[in-house]
Amino acid sequence: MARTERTFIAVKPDGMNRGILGNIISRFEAKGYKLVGIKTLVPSKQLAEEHYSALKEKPFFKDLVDFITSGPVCAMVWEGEQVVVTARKMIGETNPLSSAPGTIRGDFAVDVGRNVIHGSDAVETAQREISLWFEQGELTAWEPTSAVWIY
Ligand code: RTP
Repeated sequence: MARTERTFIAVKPDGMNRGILGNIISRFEAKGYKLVGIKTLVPSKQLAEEHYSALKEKPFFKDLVDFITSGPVCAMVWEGEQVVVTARKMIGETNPLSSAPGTIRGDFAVDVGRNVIHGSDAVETAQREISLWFEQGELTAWEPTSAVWIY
């Protein structure tokens, strides 16, 4: 299938504590994407710093790492056509106040430091993040046995 790819999605501790994980998963399922990996964890400082290594010179880096390690994260891998760029559209802008209603951040967040969800920003980034958060054996390649008109 053309342009089938995978992206890394993480529901951050604010999203987990507010109980909106199911709503977020439903949006990706309803869109037509396929869940191929999922787990909950409290990320270690080492994992958080590696994940956000591109931002280590930013003034908010310490707060960002403190926040993402402060509670549970749901790490997921979603698969489908152009899922990387489409997930970013579904998520909205980094600042929730700039995010349109109908996007995840537009519907659920107001604070840039508590913006509920992360999604990879490019196919290469997704590959790096998936291998950082998941072992190969934790991912499941599967084909739907019904609704073949989607995939
Ligand atoms: P993410 O990586 O979490 O998906 O977010 P993003 O691509 O939309 O934004 P990025 O620039 O990668 O920033 C990562 C996270 O850092 C927090 N942030 N705080 N205080 C600030 O000005 C500021 N800017 C960014 C946000 O929580 C953002 O999601």
